[in-house]
Amino acid sequence: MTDPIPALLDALRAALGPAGLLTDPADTAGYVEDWRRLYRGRTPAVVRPADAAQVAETIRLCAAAGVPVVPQGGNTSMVGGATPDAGGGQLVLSLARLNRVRAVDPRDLTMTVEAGVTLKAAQEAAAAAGCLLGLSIGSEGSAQIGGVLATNAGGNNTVRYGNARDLVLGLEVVLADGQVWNGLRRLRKDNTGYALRQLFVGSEGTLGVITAAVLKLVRAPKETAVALCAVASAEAALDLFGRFQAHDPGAVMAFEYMSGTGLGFVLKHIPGASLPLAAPADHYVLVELATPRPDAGLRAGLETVLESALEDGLVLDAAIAESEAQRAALWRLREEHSEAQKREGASVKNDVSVPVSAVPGFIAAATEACAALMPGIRAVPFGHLGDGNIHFNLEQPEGADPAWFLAQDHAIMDTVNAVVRRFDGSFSAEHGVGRLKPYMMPEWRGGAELDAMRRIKAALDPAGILNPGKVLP
Ligand code: 2HG
Ligand code: ZN
Repeated sequence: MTDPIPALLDALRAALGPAGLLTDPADTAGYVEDWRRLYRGRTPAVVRPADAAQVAETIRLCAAAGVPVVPQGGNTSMVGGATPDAGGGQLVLSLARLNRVRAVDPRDLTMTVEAGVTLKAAQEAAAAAGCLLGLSIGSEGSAQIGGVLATNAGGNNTVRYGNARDLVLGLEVVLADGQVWNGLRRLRKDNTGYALRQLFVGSEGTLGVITAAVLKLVRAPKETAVALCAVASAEAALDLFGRFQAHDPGAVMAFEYMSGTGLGFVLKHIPGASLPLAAPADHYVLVELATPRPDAGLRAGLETVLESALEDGLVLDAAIAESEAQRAALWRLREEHSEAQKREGASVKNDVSVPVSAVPGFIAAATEACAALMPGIRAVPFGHLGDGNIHFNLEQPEGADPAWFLAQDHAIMDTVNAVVRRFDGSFSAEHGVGRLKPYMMPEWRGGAELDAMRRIKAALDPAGILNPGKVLP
């Protein structure tokens, strides 16, 4: 059989023009390796269509040639979901040139954006219209809407607005045969058969390629209050969360937990980072309150809750942001966790969730289980306590060989997952399955659930050209 790729690349070049195709390895290098550097693949080309019609043409040509495509947005996957394999037979389909904000409507509280718009650019466009796009993730400067939706990203505001899928009213999707489904409806009620858009959200590019979306907005906050608290324990952190929820239901915008170990790595590795508290602690909380109501007295409420929690010994110390710069500095202590952990050495990530009430028990049990597995291993639990999603990351023992540590990733993940199971949790809360975790699917989602997923995949992508090797084992 002749190699279909040279003729395919000629056809793509003719269809998309010279700007639509990168083939020089120097140009494609940034597209074949994931952010965590867990996977380095090979590709004959990165296809860069300019609009949905060109995406459809790309898919038609690839389908006809039987050549698979790996859709890619900002390439910020934590599970290798957007990188090609090492075989050199998969094209990367970059959505980056579909970067137009098509509309922002403050009356309908919706925005229509193309897949390649970064989350940050979408947030800014919403803000310029007096609105808020209620999704915030550490990688928002690079992550693109298409990838954010394809992976059903979560992040810091899930406690308030849900995950990416809760923000989607409509989608435009290119199907595996090159048809374009225009489902860019802006309706709050539309009860007309299967909710197709929810099938594509979270499918990680295995069922179709998202090219644009209609997203829900809310009114922009008028007042925001942020505090970093040293707390007595993870139980105290949970208790504090309950107090904020009880004091002003609906005001909590983010409620993030950090361990002393993780914050210690940030202070050690991130230039300019400093702790605005009298002394380091073993447990911290970052809380953000926000409201679109004018004169809501948010700051006073924050102080009331913190004062009583200080009296009761839940909170040991707290710093309240007095300016936008201070707010950003507090958030930086949280958002630089991934980068700081990377600089400290090799780490194994466990993006897991448990019921919110089970978070403290889970952290204690998982820490114990990992210590029993590997002496000197350093647990770095942090994340979205308000929605039960903890990044139970493990850092290599000090002085250990990083390659030796990473080679044991399955043993480490399986140890954590065994604890997750005891607490009725999930092995992937917000990062998805990608190519790191398909092996976990039979155990966690086997039987009727995985069977139904396989049948959906076979129905929508019978030739298996969309992001092969991801999600399904
Ligand atoms: C976050 O919450 C991201 O910062 C990344 O989901 C978490 O690095 C991680 O494990
Ligand atoms: Zn996270």
